[in-house]
Amino acid sequence: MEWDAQGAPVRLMGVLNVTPDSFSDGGRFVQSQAALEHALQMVAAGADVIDVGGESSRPGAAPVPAEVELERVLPVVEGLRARCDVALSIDTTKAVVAEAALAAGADIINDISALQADPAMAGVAARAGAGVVLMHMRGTPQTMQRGDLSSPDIVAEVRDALAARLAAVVAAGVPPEAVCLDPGIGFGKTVAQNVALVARLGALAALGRPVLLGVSRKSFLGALTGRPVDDRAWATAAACAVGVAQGAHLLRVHDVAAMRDVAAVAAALRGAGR
Ligand code: PMM
Repeated sequence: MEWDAQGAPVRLMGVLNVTPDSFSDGGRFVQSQAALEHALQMVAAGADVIDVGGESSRPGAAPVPAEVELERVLPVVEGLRARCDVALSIDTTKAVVAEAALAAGADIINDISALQADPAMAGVAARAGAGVVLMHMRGTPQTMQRGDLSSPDIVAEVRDALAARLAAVVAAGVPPEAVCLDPGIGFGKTVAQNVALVARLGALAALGRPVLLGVSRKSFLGALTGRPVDDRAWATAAACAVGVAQGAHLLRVHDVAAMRDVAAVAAALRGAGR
């Protein structure tokens, strides 16, 4: 099925980091009860998807064992599933975590390695009939901001890498209709490359699948504005608006209420400008 990016509504994915070391939540939502309450607030504010993550992907963050990740995310997925019917994604690179979260009621696997970190992940997605987010990353969270980040054309590089991952997961049994693509803003990219990827996001929409954009509070916005992570709402809004104008279908954000208005206005302007 061809994806009509121009005619599609813009959806919001609310970020729920259940980690003590997430760069933007600072461990405030480690306890499942607090995490649940925060998620329900995001649902009330208009989130279409809640993205539950138990392992920080901050540059240089230490990997977390599967048991710890499961202890963090499972009570939250179970609790949310029992309380509301919002779509739930599990932000993980581990097949065992994804499988347990899907069994507990999650609908989507959001994998920052594009299903490459764990060879069992594509099979889990295919068997469960789950939605899949394929995100582009260079290296791993431990290595991604090190070494030579130069690229002759970052947009073409990301587009071609995502096209290859899309073909690979489809060959592994995931239906193309289940897949959403994400340029991976901040994952092994320079400030200028992140800017180029948002400004030319339409090149990814041309791959025929919905595009997810995650710019919320990210460090390139800090580099552009000089603002700390908890003071980047306006910068996030600007980047989200341009992303929507470029065809983004899903915005991964922390401030759901504010970005809902940004998405609604940017989508209306995009539609009227066709
Ligand atoms: N960013 C983070 C974590 N997971 N998943 C997708 N698909 N896209 C992203 O841009 C993304 C992600 C890191 O940001 P956070 O620490 O604020 O959650």
